Amino acid sequence: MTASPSSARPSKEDKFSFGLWTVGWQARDPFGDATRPALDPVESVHRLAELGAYGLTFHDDDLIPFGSDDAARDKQIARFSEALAETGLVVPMVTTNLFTHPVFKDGAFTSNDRDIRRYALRKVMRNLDLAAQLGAETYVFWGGREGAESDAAKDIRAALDRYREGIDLLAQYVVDRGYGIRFAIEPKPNEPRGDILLPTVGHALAFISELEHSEMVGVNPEVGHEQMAGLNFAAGIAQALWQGKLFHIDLNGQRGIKFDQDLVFGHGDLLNAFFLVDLLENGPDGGPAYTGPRHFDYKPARTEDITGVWASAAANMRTYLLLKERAAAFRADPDVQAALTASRVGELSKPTLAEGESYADLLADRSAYEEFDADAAGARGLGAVHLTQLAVEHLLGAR
Ligand code: GLT
Ligand code: MN
Ligand code: MN
Repeated sequence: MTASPSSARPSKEDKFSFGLWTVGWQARDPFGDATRPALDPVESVHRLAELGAYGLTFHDDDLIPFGSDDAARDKQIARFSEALAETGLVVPMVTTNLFTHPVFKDGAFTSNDRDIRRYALRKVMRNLDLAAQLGAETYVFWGGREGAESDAAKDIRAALDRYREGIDLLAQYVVDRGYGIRFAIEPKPNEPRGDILLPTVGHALAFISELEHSEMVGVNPEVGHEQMAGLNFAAGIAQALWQGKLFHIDLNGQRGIKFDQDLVFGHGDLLNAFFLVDLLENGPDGGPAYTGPRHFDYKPARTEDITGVWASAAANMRTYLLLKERAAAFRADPDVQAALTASRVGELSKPTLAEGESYADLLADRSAYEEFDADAAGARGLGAVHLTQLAVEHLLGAR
């Protein structure tokens, strides 16, 4: 049976969101000038709402140009809020630009300069007030400049102390103000710094466990960032879920270990994207394992004009919905169910010791060791290739 073309269309229930900096990227890169004109955030609100998105996110400076006076700031917030009210779009997440201005060239919370660290904290606190005002539930920390090119010029242990001090202080500020906001740290291995602190999901999770308010801090992993480190994104997300720390997610595409490509979701490792959507949408109890925003953090290719910008925004959402359909078909296929059983995938959910069994009982169980036929068990095939091929066939619409 061949799958028929899908009529899947995004709607607000799908919880798709975009950063203002994504569709608004003018495509300036280290080698070339902008290829597109600036986009008014109000226009982005209207276009994304028409395309079926539910949310918009931003850095302070995406909405209010750096250095704006209070009157210009208030005016821009009012225009933006009006567009949100007209379209019903929400702001689920807000973040801070702590990387563009030269003041942050050696980091923000971890700059060697103490006065710069103090300035960075004030910049975040001011924007946290705006995030709360707009009803954001998540505040992202992407520390792109928190790192170094030189092993001599950065004391990493002191930098981690300062990173923790910064996040602890900001968490306390949120608690004291009664803002219903949680923090999500976004890892990235490198770019723009040669090496960035908290380079992967694993590093970020370990750091979070050292925080004073660790319960209100999770991760915001980005597909491409983990893949830049050669890691399996879906597997990293599974661990974040397992630890109850998947507070937000940045979906995009990346083709291997190279510069951060920020391609459209699925336009990189499509098979891993399939397993990611399957993981997010088909949780252990049948419902989704993650209910937060499906946030696209991509860059419309530099080759595209404004028509291509909106086509690429739509492509992210459509690809997600297609993968969701394909994952549901995969799960519903009796051949897949049989292959899962043959591979003993479900058996892994069964605890290794029986209820009430102790290690003494295990020691007394001759069938577990003395009589266990390790050679026979070692000869059993897993059937993983067959199972993966079934996934590929569903992905290709061949089943
Ligand atoms: C920047 C970065 C993204 C982060 C954004 C949040 S900004 O564009 O490349 O991955 O998610 O600060
Ligand atoms: Mn990226
Ligand atoms: Mn991101």
